[in-house]
Amino acid sequence: MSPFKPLVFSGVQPTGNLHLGNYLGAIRKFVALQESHDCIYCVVDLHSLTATLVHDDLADQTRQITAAFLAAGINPKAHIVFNQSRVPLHAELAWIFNCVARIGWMNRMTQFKDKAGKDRENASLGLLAYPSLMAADILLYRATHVPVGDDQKQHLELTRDIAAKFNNDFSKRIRDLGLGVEMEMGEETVDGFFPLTEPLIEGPATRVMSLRDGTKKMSKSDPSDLSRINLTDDADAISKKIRKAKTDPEPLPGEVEGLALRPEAENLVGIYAALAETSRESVLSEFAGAQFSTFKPALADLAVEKLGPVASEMRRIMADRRYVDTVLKDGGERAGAIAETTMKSVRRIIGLIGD
Ligand code: AQP
Repeated sequence: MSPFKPLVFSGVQPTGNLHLGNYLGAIRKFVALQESHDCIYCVVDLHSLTATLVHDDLADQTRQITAAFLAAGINPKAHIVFNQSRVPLHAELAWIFNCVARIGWMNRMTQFKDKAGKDRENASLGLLAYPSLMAADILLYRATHVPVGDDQKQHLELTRDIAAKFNNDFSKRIRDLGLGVEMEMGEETVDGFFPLTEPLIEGPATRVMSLRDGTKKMSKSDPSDLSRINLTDDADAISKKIRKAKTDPEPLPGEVEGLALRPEAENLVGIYAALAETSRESVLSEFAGAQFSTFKPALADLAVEKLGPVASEMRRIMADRRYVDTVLKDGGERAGAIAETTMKSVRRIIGLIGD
């Protein structure tokens, strides 16, 4: 049991159209966690600059992701919804974490390797330091739990490494200032300032794959629109994309083991299970022996039924730009107050003179 007050934090980058992977892997879980936890959900606009500095439509995309949060069912009054850049303390803590984290840790990040590609020397310094900013996003609120897709697992491990190193390097000052919380670290009990945050990566759709290639993650930046279902797609587009999804010629097996080495089949079964809020086993018991010509229309109907209301609610909310901006401003003020309390302590621990 963490000695810290349970708090959920997660973020989504405004880097393009939200897709089914973002929805099933992250946003839908954000909604469910509101019942049991205090939650802070952030549109991480500063992160979106790491890949492309100039976005013609950054502000629109930030509003669109906010609208998706609200349309999916996040309550911005009971919880907090805001955009990251509105609380500049994220950048201040990220700088401190840049000085805690080691370059070797960053160089090992698979997302950096994938996104930087072969021309690493030409990648932005921000892309390399991305996980430090992500650690700052989470630890600025001393969040204990972070719902994410499977692709973020390594970044969450790095967040724990940064928290542990900070706690360790400053343990005496944290204790002397009385700012620590007793935590178990191996055999020892130490006074730590930051929690060792737990990732929440569960369910049948923690890594939704591309509809065109079952070995690649469904992604906003895939050049092929047929590779993903966007949250804003209408019923015709959803049905067409599922109809055209790559599959193999075999019928569906009766057992999950039968999906091994069939990445496209495994992906579509996982998507069905997540949308129907059931297990892959139960989907296969219903569709055992079925051809894709039977399974795909059933999946398309289910996707339209589940995503249609979210898309229309998103459109309704997007039409009221003032409301969206008010949500972000109000959330930013409440997030900023929590962040300032953390940063005052961090500055004292480090020895930076402030108020
Ligand atoms: N394919 C996916 N399956 C399950 N979860 C996913 N997530 C992203 N893709 C999938 C989860 O969605 C949340 C928000 O992701 P993000 O926008 O912050 O960053 P990302 O992982 O870089 O998303 P994309 O769509 O792949 O964007 P690009 O193309 O810009 O790289 C996270 O919790 C993520 O795990």
